[in-house]
Amino acid sequence: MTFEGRTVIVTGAAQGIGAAIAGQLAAADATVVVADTNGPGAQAVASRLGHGSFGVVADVGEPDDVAALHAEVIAQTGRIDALVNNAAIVPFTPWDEVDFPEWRRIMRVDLDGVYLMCRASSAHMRGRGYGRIVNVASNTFFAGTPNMAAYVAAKGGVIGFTRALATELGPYRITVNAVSPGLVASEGVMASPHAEAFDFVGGLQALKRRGLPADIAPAVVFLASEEAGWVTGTTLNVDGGHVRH
Ligand code: NAD
Ligand code: 4PL
Repeated sequence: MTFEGRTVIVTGAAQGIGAAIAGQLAAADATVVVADTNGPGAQAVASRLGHGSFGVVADVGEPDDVAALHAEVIAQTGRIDALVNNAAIVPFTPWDEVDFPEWRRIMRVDLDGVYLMCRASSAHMRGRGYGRIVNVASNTFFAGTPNMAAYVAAKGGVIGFTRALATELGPYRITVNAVSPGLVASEGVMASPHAEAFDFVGGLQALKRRGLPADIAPAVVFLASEEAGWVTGTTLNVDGGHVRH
């Protein structure tokens, strides 16, 4: 499996699961576009990757940023082979404390951002008759995890959108799939109340150790590869056997 000569955009790749995905794609010789609101973090990750990888500051929920990101990728590499929608806000708030502006803030990034990025990247992929889109969802959609209701709803939206977009883009030989991670020790999780859930969640997992960002990346890399060309519209759960669906 090689990504030599291929350009892959990974959103939210300045840290956590996105940085692990970027690292494993670059290890397979991809040129990775590290897109993140955290510009210095994106540059730092990209500088370690090689193969002409570079960082771009972009908010995936902002249409102008998404347009500028795509213009820069086309200007620098002339192609978009795969898109990994990994950027998200991961809140921890009881559902009745989420007011409407907070609900919208989460939806804007976690669901609208996926729509905007898919729309822009697929326009280039359609012209070439090749493309791979991998959306990072969450096993919280299957588990109904508390304190994340807007997030769980957004991730359910991502899984639904993945199925519909697979149908719409199949005629252009573009595949659209999702990966649904369970709890893993990303920088974001470790700096939040989610970090206190490892013992409880570990007890539910078939595999008892703590999940890491590097445990999620291989599933994403597979679905982003040329070899995964007969897989589309599906959601691959990667969570140490926490939920079984
Ligand atoms: P993280 O918080 O460690 O990193 C998220 C990255 O996304 C950060 O670099 C942040 O700057 C960036 N980002 C946030 N908003 C953005 C925006 N609007 N535009 C561009 N970049 C933005 O997160 P993580 O834990 O690595 O999660 C990555 C993905 O995995 C998310 O989609 C998350 O929902 C999903 N996920 C995480 C877990 C987990 O336990 N860590 C479990 C299931 C799913
Ligand atoms: C099981 O997606 O899947 C906490 C935080 N616990 O973001 C997640 C579980 C979190 C998860 C997630």
